[in-house]
Amino acid sequence: MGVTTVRLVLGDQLTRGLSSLADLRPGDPAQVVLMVEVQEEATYVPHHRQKLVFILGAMRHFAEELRAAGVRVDYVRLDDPANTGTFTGEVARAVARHKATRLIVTEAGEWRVRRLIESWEASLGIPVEMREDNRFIASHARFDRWASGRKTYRMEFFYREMRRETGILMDGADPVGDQWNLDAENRRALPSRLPIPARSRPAPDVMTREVIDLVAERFPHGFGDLEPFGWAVTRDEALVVLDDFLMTCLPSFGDYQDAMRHGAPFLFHSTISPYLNVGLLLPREVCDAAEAEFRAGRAPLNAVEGFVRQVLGWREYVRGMYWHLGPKYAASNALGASRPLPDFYWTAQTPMRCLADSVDQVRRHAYAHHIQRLMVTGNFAMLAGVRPADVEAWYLAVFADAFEWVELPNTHGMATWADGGIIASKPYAASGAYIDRMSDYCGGCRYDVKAKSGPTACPFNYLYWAFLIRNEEILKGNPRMAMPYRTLGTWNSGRRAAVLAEAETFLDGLA
Ligand code: DLZ
Ligand code: SF4
Repeated sequence: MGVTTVRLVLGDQLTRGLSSLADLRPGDPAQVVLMVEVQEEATYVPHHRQKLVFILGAMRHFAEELRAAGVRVDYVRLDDPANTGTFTGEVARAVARHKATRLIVTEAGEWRVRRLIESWEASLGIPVEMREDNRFIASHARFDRWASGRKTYRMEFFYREMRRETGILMDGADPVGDQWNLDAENRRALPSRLPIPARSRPAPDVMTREVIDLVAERFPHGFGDLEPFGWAVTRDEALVVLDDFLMTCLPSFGDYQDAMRHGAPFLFHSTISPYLNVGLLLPREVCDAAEAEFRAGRAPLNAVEGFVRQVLGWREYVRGMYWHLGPKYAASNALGASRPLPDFYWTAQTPMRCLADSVDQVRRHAYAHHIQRLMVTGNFAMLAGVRPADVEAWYLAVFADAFEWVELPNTHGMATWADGGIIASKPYAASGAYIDRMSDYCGGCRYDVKAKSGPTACPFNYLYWAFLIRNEEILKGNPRMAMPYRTLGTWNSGRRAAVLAEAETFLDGLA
């Protein structure tokens, strides 16, 4: 009997050059690519229904593409009556079905699934080869070389090394424009009349329609609108979205990267993170494409550097940190946050217009841009003292691009400071004034962003000061928090108590 090799491709590994497919010979009947749709993955958090359609749709299209290239693909659908519903069950069935003598898989994107894979050699009784995920610019070894022995892990220094090493936006040994980071030029408020470009959003084909029907039937009460569904599910479609971004949005992306406008979910953002995170696009190619726009004089440096910083800097950094810090990272709760996640994160039913708009948009599109995630939904959760695990499960569920390697450092570290400062040197806490400066939300809000207390005051205002008072012992010594604590130092105890009481009353009212 010959050797049959089964190569398992996970739902976020949809790349032809994937390490587990590297030595695959199309046309060889002893080589089987296995892809499985499993209930376990569809339910480990209550995913947005568009996220389910996106991943299963992209998996089915990728399987077709492999078949068209002559690869033998064994594809198990979610509604196959024999489907056991788990990766472990489906791999075991496939090994038996093909009398496999060897399993190859590219490492998973999170500890939970990595541990499953590590258990298979013993349970299946055949060799299991786990290969490194070659779709990141920095390998584990490369990142660990940077991170090991460091006291602080600031993205900026890692980012500079990546720029030097890849040559992206470099003129010889120097950064283009003699500046590494143009973040200060990424914070313009959006002029109210500035038109926002219409976006290219692919229409679902017959195969994706089938998945929409499947998800509608299986998850009738799941979170999130199913339609309109406008995510790309193939590499070709994702490339069209990328081109559209480069041509119509990139030139203004830098200026308005942090801006928000009511009813405008995409603004000048690329919306390609889901495609990068499931492998339809690769980080190096999108950075190169953006740099080419700068070199051709079609996009300014603050836009292109801002984009490259997100992909080559931040994305690689959080991925490196996720694996470097290990599975215990998620357990910390530096600020002792203990409230449950308010219901309006699912219903959008709140008079706070910034939050209602952000959540409503997430429900409609499985998408929010980084400032909505950080400074609206994240900031509120931190100020309100919501349990980190609740916040993280929400972020992991509702965004089309969310996988734990990227979600956890962003939420646990950046947005809620639950890690006590490993990722972010200070909590990104802000009162209503920040949201007012960066958006048009406050004008139409029932609350008054200028009022600090009283029934019409913007809740972000008293929640912000109550947050600083509650966490004074932990945060006061942080040099980046010196300014607000100087202000707080001028408050008498009566004023402090009043703010704490107002915040408590508001938060108790949410439960
Ligand atoms: C997120 C997801 C979902 C919803 N469904 C599947 C699936 O049915 N089959 C699959 O292979 N992958 C799926 N995924 C992606 C996996 O959850 C992802 O590969 C792991 O989270 C990475 O560790
Ligand atoms: Fe949000 Fe406060 Fe502005 Fe209302 S007033 S939109 S709650 S920041």
